[in-house]
Amino acid sequence: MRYWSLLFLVTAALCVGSFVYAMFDPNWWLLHNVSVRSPLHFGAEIDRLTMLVLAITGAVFVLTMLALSWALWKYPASPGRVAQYSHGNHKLEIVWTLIPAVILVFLAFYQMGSWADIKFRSRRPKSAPLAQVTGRQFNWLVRYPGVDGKFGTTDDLHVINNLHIVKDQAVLIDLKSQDVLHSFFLPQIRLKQDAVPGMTIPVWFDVDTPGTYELVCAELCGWGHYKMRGLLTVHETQAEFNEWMTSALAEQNQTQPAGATAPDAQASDPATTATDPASSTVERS
Ligand SMILES: [Cu+2]
Repeated sequence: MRYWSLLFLVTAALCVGSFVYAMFDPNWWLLHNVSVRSPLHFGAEIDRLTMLVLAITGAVFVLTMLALSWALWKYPASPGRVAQYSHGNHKLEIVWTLIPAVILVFLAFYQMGSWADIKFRSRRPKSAPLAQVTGRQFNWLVRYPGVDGKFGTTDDLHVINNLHIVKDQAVLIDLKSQDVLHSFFLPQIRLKQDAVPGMTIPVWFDVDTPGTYELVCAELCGWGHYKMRGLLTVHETQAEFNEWMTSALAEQNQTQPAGATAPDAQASDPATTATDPASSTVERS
């Protein structure tokens, strides 16, 4: 029954073929990357590393499947043939341990610079945080410091599931969690960071194309995890951003009784003054 080997070969060929096809069909491949041309362009860096790992694992997959199919073809079951049991081959074991170890060590060192740029706190932008983003079951609370530049004062702007930034600017945000682990995920910027209760984690990124992108939670955080979908709006200019900020503040103040203080994101629910934009359409191109 040596023809079984062909089944393995054809299946592997279909897998490789679908991968190659996917790279030329945007509907099959990664979402369009919008952190490519800005000064930080971490998105491009992550895609480059992903492709490198994919190339290495893909080459290993092809070689392994060729060897497997060859062995199945060459040594089929036949009457009178007895299997030989071996207790291992030290040379072979050393080789197949050393090769993956060398590849892993290479990848560990090769990506260190990118990891440092994206995650080391010493590399974060020197500017003040643009906003605080707090994950909680089950939405993202976003707080802007308002004109005084300070969080926790009465002029803060509170919005839900709605983060606004300006294109080509290195944005710094303070990421928090109010209850359990969440994960702040911007797929089109290739950014993912856990939000951990009790910690304030700085996150920085930039976007080169104005538009509206998805902000989702990538950590199964409870029954309503699927509802943690927000929008990242990237404005073309600072003036456009300021215009949005002014109108959002006006809308917030309109719904507050005279003399009321801004609600604290940690203690109460600012959802009453904010609209959830996640139901609108998201640009995916
Ligand atoms: Cu979540």
